[in-house]
Amino acid sequence: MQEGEETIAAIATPVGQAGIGIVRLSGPRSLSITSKIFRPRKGRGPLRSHRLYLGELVDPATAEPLDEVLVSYMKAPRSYTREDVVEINCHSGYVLLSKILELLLSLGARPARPGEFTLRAFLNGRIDLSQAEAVVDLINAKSEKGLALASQQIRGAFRDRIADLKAPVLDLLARLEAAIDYPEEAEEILDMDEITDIIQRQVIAPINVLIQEHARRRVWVDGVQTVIVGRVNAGKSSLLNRLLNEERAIVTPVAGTTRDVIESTVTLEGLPLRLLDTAGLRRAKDQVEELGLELARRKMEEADLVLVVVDQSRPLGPEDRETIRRCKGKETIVVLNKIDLPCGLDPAEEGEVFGDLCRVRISALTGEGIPLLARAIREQVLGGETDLTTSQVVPNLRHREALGEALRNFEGALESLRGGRPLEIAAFELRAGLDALGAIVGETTDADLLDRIFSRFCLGK
Ligand SMILES: Nc1nc2c(ncn2[C@@H]2O[C@H](COP(=O)(O)OP(=O)(O)OP(=O)(O)O)[C@@H](O)[C@H]2O)c(=O)[nH]1
Ligand SMILES: [Mg+2]
Repeated sequence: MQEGEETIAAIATPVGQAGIGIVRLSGPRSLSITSKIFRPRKGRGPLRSHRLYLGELVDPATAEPLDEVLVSYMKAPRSYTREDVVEINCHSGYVLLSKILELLLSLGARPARPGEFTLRAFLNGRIDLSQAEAVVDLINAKSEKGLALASQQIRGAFRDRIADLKAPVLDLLARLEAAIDYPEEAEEILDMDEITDIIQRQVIAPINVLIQEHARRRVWVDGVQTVIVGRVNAGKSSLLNRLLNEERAIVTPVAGTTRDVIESTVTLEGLPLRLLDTAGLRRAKDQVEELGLELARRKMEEADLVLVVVDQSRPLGPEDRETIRRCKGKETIVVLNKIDLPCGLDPAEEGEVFGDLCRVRISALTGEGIPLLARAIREQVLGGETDLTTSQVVPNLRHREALGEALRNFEGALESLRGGRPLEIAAFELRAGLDALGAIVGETTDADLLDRIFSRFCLGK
């Protein structure tokens, strides 16, 4: 493969001042390029694989030493990409790292694209596509649980599950094809009840379980999108700050303080939340506020969870009622705020407006009730389920779509068989289902898809 023959290089650590930085090379010329600028302190001759060498980097043009570094060489195929890989550990700092990268490029390496090291690992068959995707998840993980899931996926948990799903289908397909080739013996080869039972129990049911597990991904890997809404001055920004334990948003007694959406991430009771504070609801006074309100409404529609903040020291207003109406069909918690002040709500009205929505009483000012709110959020999101650590794989959206496609084909095959249609049809549908499953681990994928997946990576990975 042409592309694989090029040697690529990139700065693999975040740019900024830090103790160490790493520049990484992959490809057949990694070692020869490195030898042109690296002088090991001890020993001569070529570097040995999987050893760490202390020495100096020297600019060949000026013979000036650049930095004292540690160099490691991982000979193909025992490396991240299955190609020859060299990692140069140097001091960090943008100028130094760029200078080293520049030298490597001038000696014949080419700059790596984002995710290209991992792409090569995939193209060279070291990892499957679900493992490559998990690398991004690992880097971006928002909770310990998300980290554990990503790490299981990197180790191949998803690939194994897909293999388990494919095995019975491959077996059935072989039998169907035998029956197609030898129609007179078809009855003997195929027991219809047994076959439909296998498809139902060993293929369709487990796929359905995986699809359901996709919903949990949003919780553990992406974080729960939690939107704080309510009337102006209800204390939304105060609640955000309280949950974050920092003064993230401006709080003032002026109604309409927040005009834009303010986003932050926090972990509450082990649950990763993406908190969004929004502009307070009222009749907009100018265009900026109108846009802010529009944005707030949109975020509310996309939310996994809505926290409606109500100032319980005042009677309910039309804005409170409207907010509640908009929450219909959404996971909602009513946060009755300012309980440090006397209650101004009419109990009958309260019951009528909030119905059976979960209500939590807090004071964003004093912090009272915040632990109760945290627990209510966890319960609302996890719906009573407490142990979610059993699942090893949690499909992402791309996997979810492929699983749906596989499911449709397998269900189609089941119907064809039950309806006594020609066996060729069921065989065709089973094969299409297998292809859809194969796409998850990258057995059947096109260049566009790979581009989309790997463009999410950072440079040097
Ligand atoms: N007594 C009391 N005052 C509070 C409480 N929470 C917020 N406040 C006060 O209420 C006022 C408005 O608070 P914010 O947090 O800015 O309210 P908001 O909902 O973000 O307001 P907008 O952004 O204007 O929509 C401020 O003066 C806060 O100090 C509370 O629990 N008790
Ligand atoms: Mg605010």
